[in-house]
Amino acid sequence: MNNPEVVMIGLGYIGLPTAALIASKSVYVHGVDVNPNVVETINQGKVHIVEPELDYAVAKAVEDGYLKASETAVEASTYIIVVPTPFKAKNEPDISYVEAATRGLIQLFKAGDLYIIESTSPVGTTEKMMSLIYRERPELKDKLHIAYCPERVLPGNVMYELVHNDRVIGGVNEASTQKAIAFYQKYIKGALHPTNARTAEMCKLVENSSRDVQIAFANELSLICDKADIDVWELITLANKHPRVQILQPGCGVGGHCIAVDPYFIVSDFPMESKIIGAAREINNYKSFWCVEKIENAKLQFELLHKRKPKTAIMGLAFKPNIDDLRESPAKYIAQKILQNAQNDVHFIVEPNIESYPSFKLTDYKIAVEQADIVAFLVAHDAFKTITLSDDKVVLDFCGILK
Ligand code: SAJ
Repeated sequence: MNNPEVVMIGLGYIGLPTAALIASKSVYVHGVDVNPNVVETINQGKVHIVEPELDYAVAKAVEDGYLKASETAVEASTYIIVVPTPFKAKNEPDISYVEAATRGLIQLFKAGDLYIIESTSPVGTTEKMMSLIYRERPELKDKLHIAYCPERVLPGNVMYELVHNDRVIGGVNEASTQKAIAFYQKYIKGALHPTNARTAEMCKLVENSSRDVQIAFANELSLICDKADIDVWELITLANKHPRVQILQPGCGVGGHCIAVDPYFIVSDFPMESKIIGAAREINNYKSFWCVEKIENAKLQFELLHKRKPKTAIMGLAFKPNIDDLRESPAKYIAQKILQNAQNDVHFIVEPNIESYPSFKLTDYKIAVEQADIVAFLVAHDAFKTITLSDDKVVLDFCGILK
């Protein structure tokens, strides 16, 4: 492989598709990952991630010689950081991976290089990394281009959205913003919106917080309607007939690795100001706890009425409909809680999008529904939409599948 033009640090859900996209334009990309299995898999032209069209894109990029993976970085002219930013205790963001990735590049930088962070990061991270770099390499001060450019792709549609979504690009100065825009222009058809690094960092956090707040509103309505004996699904459909109202759907909580996580990046840095954002997190977390209580109550009532323990079907484990991703899934949390509280009663755990899971014995959804006394729908999977339920079943519909 020729000298790479781009070094991509982090070959996960975003880094690998982005690396494959850049390589598809006949640009040499050197991908770096700390996991040797990931490196080996990619160098064989295979992928470790389930994402439509990614396997083909990576296979082609590797076969054509434009993408190569390694555990260490090499010299290039553009460096992109796409590593995770997890949490420490108390929901505080942990930028140590971004910092470690940056430290690994410091000795490779030369004047004129472009350094971009794409990882979801607390406000001020890009400036912090700039200070770190210039502390170690003072002779490069103001000679690098440094920018933050978040992605906003939807899992399951990454290869399309990477190219077609608009992007927000914020440099630490105007020259950096322009250099980063010129870079992304080669690969992205969506509009590229210039701003500064802090605004770009906040923009990513705000997008996901906004959705979290809107879902919390729907979830709060579902709690109110339950007490008021009103069908929340009908209510929302009717309210949405207003030309300027667009309420989202309640569910059994909010999951995934973005919306349930990113708002904490704001709350932990601005605890006094971010009241609605913090409350939304609490409401959406509480909704899962409330679903557990509802299922437990239904079980108790059944036992009192029928003088025997019910069989309960828990329908869905994924964090949203029609996917096999269980990360941060409220449905998985609910299933775990129900099983923890269970004595000897029978539970059927159902997830039609996965074949097996270590901590659950999965049951086919048709068998579960036929044999259960209580059927609790947690995730609105398409597979559940054709189910017919006999009148003797106790049905708890937390995701509006029956509406
Ligand atoms: N949910 C509801 N009610 C709704 C919509 C969603 O309860 O009306 C729940 C889902 O069931 C799920 C959670 O919200 O548990 C999140 O699902 P999602 O489809 O809203 O979002 P993600 O996590 O798959 O992807 C989000 C997207 N962000 C926004 O829509 C603002 C995506 O564009 C981001 O790129 C991604 O987060 C990310 O990586 O940040």
